[in-house]
Amino acid sequence: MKPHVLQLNPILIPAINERLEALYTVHHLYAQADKEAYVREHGASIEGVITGGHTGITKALMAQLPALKVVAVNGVGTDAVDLDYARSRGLAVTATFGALTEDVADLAIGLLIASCRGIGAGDRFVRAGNWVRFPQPSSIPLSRRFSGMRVGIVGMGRVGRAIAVRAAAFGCAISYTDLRAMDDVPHRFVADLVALARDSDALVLAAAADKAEGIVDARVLDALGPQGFLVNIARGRLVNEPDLVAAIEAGRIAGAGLDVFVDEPHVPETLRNSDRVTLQAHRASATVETRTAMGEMVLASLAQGLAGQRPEMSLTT
Ligand code: 8YV
Repeated sequence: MKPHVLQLNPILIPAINERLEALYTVHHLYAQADKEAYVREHGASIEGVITGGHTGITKALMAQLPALKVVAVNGVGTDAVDLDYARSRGLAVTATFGALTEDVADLAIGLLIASCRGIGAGDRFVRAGNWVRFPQPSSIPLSRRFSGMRVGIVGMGRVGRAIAVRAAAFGCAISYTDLRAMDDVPHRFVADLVALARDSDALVLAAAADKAEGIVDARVLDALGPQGFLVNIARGRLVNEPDLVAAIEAGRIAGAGLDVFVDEPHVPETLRNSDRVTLQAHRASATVETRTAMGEMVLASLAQGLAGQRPEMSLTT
């Protein structure tokens, strides 16, 4: 009999789905109208869970799955999983470490260039036919150069480091903050986030959200200042979103490039209406290449966990 796996989020790579369906009885919870009833009916048989980084899994849901052995997160963020509870039950919680680093770093740089060069606003200007109506060069304000910017990176893990490599290639001076200075990072460590923001033209968030909720607040944004840009490809809740909305509204920062939000898929209206903000719909890892590599890791973690082995990518066992 095939092991039963509960899938909380869809996987968008058909070849990965084919292999999942061949190996397991896959329960697509995300497609069920009455999810609670579905879990009541099938929960006892579930041995594995697949979820997304942003979705995670609640303690309450894990508690309804008595046969659970492994939670395979199709992402690197495990902030939406109660890891202490998983540890207390001996459950393996795995993530796709290393699979999405390059694409997330690429999008961070893309969002920063898009924000400071006004790529989204320029695109909308041309599309709306405004270039023909307002052909004079002064119709669009001059933008801000990215090359050579002082870039402050918040969180020097895999993604933060990959962003640093890219920014360095653009001649950017890089500083960073994290829980501690890192011996193997050749950039300037600044312990205090407000000080880092004050010394940066752009602040790029690449930190885990577990212990860093709301760290980017009005104080940090004011330190970044009216010439400064914020980029977030990590988690929305690293930022105090009402403070960010107020700072954008009042021009207290120059702009922002945002892939993640506090209450996805809801994005505050001010951010949606501002030409100084470039938006994405949590897409940093959404390439065929990365999602294929992530899917392979999910398959490997499930296979190991369901065979009673410690999954290589386990954080909890
Ligand atoms: C993914 C993420 O969009 O890695 C993470 O933690 O949030 C994203 O890369 C998500 O996990 C896809 O399911």
